[in-house]
Amino acid sequence: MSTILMTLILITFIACKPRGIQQAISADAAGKVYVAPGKYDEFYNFVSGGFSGQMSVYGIPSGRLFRVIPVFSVDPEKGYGYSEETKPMLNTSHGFVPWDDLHHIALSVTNGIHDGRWVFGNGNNTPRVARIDLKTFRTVEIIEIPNSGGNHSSPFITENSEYVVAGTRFSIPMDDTNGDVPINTYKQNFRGTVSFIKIDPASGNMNIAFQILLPGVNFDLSRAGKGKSHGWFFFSCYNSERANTLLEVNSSQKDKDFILCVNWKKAEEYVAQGKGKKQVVKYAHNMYDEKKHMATSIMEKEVLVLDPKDLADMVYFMPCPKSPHGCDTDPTGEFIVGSGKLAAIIPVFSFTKIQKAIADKTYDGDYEGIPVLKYESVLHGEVLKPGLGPLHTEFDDNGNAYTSMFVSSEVVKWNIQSLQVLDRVPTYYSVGHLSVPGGPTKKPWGKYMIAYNKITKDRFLPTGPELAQSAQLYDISGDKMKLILDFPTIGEPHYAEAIPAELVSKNSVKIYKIEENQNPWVAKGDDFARVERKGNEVHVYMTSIRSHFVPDNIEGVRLGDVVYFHVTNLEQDWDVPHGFAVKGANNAELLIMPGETQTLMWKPDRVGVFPMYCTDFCSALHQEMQGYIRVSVPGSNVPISFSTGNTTPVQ
Ligand code: K7E
Ligand code: CUA
Repeated sequence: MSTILMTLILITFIACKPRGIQQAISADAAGKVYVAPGKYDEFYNFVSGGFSGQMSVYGIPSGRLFRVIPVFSVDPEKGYGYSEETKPMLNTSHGFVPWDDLHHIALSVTNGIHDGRWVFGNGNNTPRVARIDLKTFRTVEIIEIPNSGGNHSSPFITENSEYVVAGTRFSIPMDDTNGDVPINTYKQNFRGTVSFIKIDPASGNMNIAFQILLPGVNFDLSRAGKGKSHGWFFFSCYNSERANTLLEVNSSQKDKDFILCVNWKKAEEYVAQGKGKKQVVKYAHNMYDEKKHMATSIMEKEVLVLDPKDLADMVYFMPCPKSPHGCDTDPTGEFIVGSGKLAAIIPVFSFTKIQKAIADKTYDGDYEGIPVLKYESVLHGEVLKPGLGPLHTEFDDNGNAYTSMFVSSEVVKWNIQSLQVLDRVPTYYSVGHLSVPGGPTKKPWGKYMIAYNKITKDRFLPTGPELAQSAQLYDISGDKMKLILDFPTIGEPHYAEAIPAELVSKNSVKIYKIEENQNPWVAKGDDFARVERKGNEVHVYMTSIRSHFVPDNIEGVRLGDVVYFHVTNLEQDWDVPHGFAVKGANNAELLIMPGETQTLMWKPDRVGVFPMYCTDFCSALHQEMQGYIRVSVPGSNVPISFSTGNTTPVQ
């Protein structure tokens, strides 16, 4: 066993046991997180679900779970990815991909301040970016990213939500080349890209404006400039060694990797001048229509690629010690914090100095043709002895920074100007991202800091081999950070963002108006309920209202038919969804919101009578909300018939 491996094992072990298991809980902790029955939380907290592919919504400070929003993974609870209307949301150039790995959250901003309109999430596996509408808490758009091997450095956002970005974690042969190359030709054939996805200011719709072609490094995290650095974007990257095997060792050879500085305003100028090359690619663009209650997927065929080799003054590399992970900009936009996960210091870069170094051409050579700025010339200073394994930094509204230390399992508070460490608290255990409400914006709302931990061990009651990952809430209103709550999370919460509740709650949709329903299969009242045969397809146009379906007795289906239940929920009251399920369907339930239509596809596999019922307890007579569908032999002459309340005996 190599010494490096030994060291890593040792580190991992130490990581689980911070010095002394101090359980320093202040006496007033309970009062600070207690939200009395009937009272609301102060913040919505949007938490990534990691390998669950979803996003979850918690209240802060209570830590209560309010909702799991399905994004990149199918969700049987809500029928997402199972109903005919939502299946297209998960379409990609690889076909239907019903899972992903959602790492990061970005809330939309105006003038660098949260505006409560949308929240974005990234798919790290099959590269995608999703947009969720905060009026409905639903995923309304997913765009795939071409020329990308894994979308980790995403979906970070610019000051006025002009763009969200997507930087590839894995460099790969570009999509329009013959990708059938030996893996050890990495240095010749593999390239990295960062993509700028334009957001329409009114509708929020996304489009890939341009990609920048870069050397084959691994892009990790990124943040937009803001204030004085508005117009710039910063991406951390590791593996400047460009290794293609055993990265654990081979990508940690160099003393420094890089932060890529992108002048995106310059890139916009080049685009306006018609520069760059249109490349033939293939990527899915999926949109949910809130009037049709239906998603459509189209395949896009082209992307604009800007090559810095031909286009000067657009990108620069800034040396950053030892495999940087986090890359965060402070609320003023002057300071950029790099976090080398194997470094013993935290470097803080100055935007003013970066501009001067560029103007004076204070370069330390180039990396693959891209100028490398001299480390000392762009450095504001280094935070000394912060702890072990710095990962991510968030900011408060008093000029302080909070950095997570994965290896030493702690959060370190330090002053951005003086670089002095002010306080440190243990986390339980091995903290990844931190989140201060508004922490990545120009206006941190402050007050709380939440640590998202990778290892839970002894914090909760045992639940077999796997424990829920944990979040820990700290009060940061005073000089010293105080731990006030632990709460379990869904999947692996990499990153989260919290926003004052009022900015979101005031816009929340309560129902969909039935008269505005444009679903092609809607039945806007019981009079429109019917069953129609089209060849071997049987379409059931069904309505649901407390507490029956119309129709609830259906006959005339034959084995070999495909049955589509188009169920319209006629309710116009808040919080009255109806569910729908049928026995033996190789599918999930439908959960249909008031005024909405959703479709369940069912291929009966045998002859018989099949019960169907409402799955969501909707009224005192919910249990009576049921019906039957009869399936006859192929070629049977039982005619299509349907009814509700028909008690006449039939032959
Ligand atoms: Cu988990 Cu942002 Cu994917 Cu760090 S990343 S922890
Ligand atoms: Cu409708 Cu239960």
